[in-house]
Amino acid sequence: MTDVAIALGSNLGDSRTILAQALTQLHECPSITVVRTSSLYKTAPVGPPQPDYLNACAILDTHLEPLELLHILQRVEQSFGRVRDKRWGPRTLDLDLLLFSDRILITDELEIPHPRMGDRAFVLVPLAEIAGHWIDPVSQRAIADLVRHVDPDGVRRLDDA
Ligand code: A4P
Ligand code: MG
Repeated sequence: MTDVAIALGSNLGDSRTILAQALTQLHECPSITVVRTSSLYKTAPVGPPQPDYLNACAILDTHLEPLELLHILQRVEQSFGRVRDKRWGPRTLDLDLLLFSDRILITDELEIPHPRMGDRAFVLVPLAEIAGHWIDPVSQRAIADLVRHVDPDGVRRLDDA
């Protein structure tokens, strides 16, 4: 089994329900176990003006190869009516593959670790909650260390929001 970290985001529709149902769908896949999930965070949008997001991260265990897992994540996105139009635009559900054990992979279709992960508080804050000791294989730094270098303003744990 391989440990994988994913990010979940939604800013259209009933985001709280969408994120919960997305995790249920993933857990119901025979090849995937959802091992841990972070709290939900309400986050200010990065990119063009749009509604706030709900973001979270999860750790999965899987036998799948990275591309097979990406395709399952994309199927789950589509089941929530995700339409890909504007880059960084609003979406019912975005599932990004962040880390796949300690693997580094760069192809046209998939880049692991996720290339923008290290700049984004809306990813690193929830990820640090559940995977602070995980070492990013590119920077060789722990997530708990990377999160100290991003501005956490605009990322509020939902219970505190
Ligand atoms: N792709 C390559 N690597 C990966 C990976 N590690 N995980 C490819 C997932 N996909 C990966 O993604 C475009 C293509 O990236 C895919 O076809 C896949 O082959 P997409 O999900 O169709 O498009 P996108 O999400 O609009 O683009 P992108 O660049 O992935 O956007 P981001 O970086 O995900 O940013 N603000 C807040 N507060 N919270 C958010 O969650 N999200 C975004 C989207 C912008 N602003 C945000 C948030
Ligand atoms: Mg995406």
